[in-house]
Amino acid sequence: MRRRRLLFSLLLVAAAGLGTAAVPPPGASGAAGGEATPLDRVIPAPASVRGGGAPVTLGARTPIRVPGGSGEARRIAGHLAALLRPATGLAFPVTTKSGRDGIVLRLGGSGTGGLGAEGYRLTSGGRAVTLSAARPAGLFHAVQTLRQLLPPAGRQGTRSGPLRIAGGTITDSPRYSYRGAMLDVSRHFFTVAQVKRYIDQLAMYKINKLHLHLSDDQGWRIALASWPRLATYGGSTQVGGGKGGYYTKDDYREIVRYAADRYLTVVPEIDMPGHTNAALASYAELNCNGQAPPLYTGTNVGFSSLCVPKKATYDFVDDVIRELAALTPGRYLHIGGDEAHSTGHADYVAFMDKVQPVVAKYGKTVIGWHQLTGAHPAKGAVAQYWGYDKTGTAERTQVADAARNGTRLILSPADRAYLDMKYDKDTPLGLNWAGYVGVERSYDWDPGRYLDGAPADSVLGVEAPLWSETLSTSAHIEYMAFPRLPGIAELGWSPAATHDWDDYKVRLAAQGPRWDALGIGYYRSPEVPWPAR
Ligand code: TNX
Repeated sequence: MRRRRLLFSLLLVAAAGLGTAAVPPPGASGAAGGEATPLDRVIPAPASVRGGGAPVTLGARTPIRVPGGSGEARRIAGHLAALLRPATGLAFPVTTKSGRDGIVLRLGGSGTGGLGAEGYRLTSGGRAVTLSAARPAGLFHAVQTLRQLLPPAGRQGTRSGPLRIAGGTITDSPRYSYRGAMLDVSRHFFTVAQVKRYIDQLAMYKINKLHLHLSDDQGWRIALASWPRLATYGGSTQVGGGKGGYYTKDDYREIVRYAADRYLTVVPEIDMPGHTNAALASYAELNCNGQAPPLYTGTNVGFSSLCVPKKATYDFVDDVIRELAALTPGRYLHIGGDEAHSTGHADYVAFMDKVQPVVAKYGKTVIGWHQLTGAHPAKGAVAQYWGYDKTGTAERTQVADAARNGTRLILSPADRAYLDMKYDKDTPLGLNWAGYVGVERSYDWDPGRYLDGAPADSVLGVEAPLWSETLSTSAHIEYMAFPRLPGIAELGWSPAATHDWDDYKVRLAAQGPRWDALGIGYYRSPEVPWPAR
C-alpha cells in the first residue's frame, strides 16, 4: 500500500510540476491566513488530483454561477451559498448569468459523460472554480469537496487575507455505489431532528445510504396503519425504560425527503424473525403460545422469534413490508435475520423462503444480515457481513460461497466498521464484544480483499453501523462516529491506490477544527495528529 501511495504522490508532484510534497505538515492552517488547502487534503481522498497553476481568489463580489441551471443545480447552488456565507463572511450571490469568474456549477454538458451517477470534476484556475457533473448527486459531492478546501464554518473571524482555492483539477468518482451508515433507533429512539443532524454529517463525507434499524426487541419505531399497536405500544419504551418513541408516516417521509435532498437513500430495516419482542408484546396472536410477553428494556439478544408455522405471521409480514415499501422510494428493504437464536434452523430457512418473495412482490430488493446466506438468499439479494476476527471459517466460507453464487455483499466487519465498539478500554460509551476499534484499525482494511474467497466484484459497498444500546443523545452518536466514520466513508469512495494511514491521519487531523466549528464533539484519539485548539 505504502509503495503504491508513494508512486501516486510522485505522479501527483510530477503532474503538478511542484517541488514539494503534496501534503503540508500537520497543523498547517489550511485556507486560513491566505494559504490555500492542497486539493488532495480532503476526505474521502479523490480518485485523481492534478495540482498546478495559480490559486483562485474568492472575494466580496464573487458570485456562484449556475448558467442556464436546472432547478436541481440551482438548489445545490443555494445549499453551497448557505454553507459558504457563514464560513467566509462573504455574500456569494447566486446568479444564472454566465461569466468567467466565481464558483461555477455545471450540470451535464461536454466533458461530464464519463463522470457517472455520482462523480464530478472540480477545476480551479484563472478567476473561477468550476464544479461539473453529469448528475445532481455528483454536483452535490463536488460541493462537499469544495467545503473542505475552504476554512471551517464560523472561523471567518480568525481569517486574515483573501480566500484562496489551490489551482488544479480534481476528477473524482466512487469505488462503490453503496456507502452506508446505520443508525439503531430502536434500542434508543432518536428524533427526526437528531436523525437530520446525523444526515448532514454523513453527507459531508459522501455517504449515500442511511440504514435505519427501525425495530428490535426494545422498540418498534414506525407507525403502520395495519398494525397500529406496533408503534403506540411496541414503541413506548427503550433500553433502560425511557419513554421511547416512534416516527409517524409523515415523520418518516420527512427523513426520506431530507436525506434525498442530500443524495442519501433511506434503507429501512425491520429485523425478523428474531429481535422481535416489541412486535410480539404488541400483538398476542403473533406468538406461538398466543400470549404477549412484556415489553423489554434490557440489552440481551436472541430470545425472541416470530412464530414461523403461524399464518398470522405472514399476514403481519405482508402488511408491514407493503406499508414500508410504499413509504420508501429507495430500492432496498432490509429484513434483518441476525441472531435468530430462538428460531430453529429449518424454521429460519422456511421463514426466509416465504418472506423474501414478499419484498420482491412490493418492488424492493432484499438486504439481510449475513446469516441470510445460511438460508436460500433470493436472486439479487444482498448480504450484510458483520463478522469479526473470531468469526469461524465455516461462517465466512458460507458467505463467500453465496458471493460466488451471485449474492452481493455489504461489508460491515464488526471489529472495523462498528461505530458502537469502544475505541479502547477507557471509552465511556459503547460495547467491546468485537474488541476495541481504534481509528487506524477501523480505517486500515481493503473492502475489495476483505473476505477470502468472495470475488472483488461481489462487493456492493461498505456500511458503518451504530448500535445504540449505550447511546441516547446526538453527543453520544458524534463521539462514537467521529473520527471513525470518515474512514469508512473513504473506504467506500476512494480507490484502493490512495489508501495510506500516514497520509490519511493528516487529512483526518485537518477535519478536527471543522468539527469544532460545527459543534461536533468528536473523540480526540491520540492516534491522530490534531492541531492544537
Ligand atoms: C450485534 S450486528 C447485533 C445487534 C447489536 C450489536 C451491538 C447485528 C446484526 N446484531 O443486535 O446491537 O451486535 O454491537
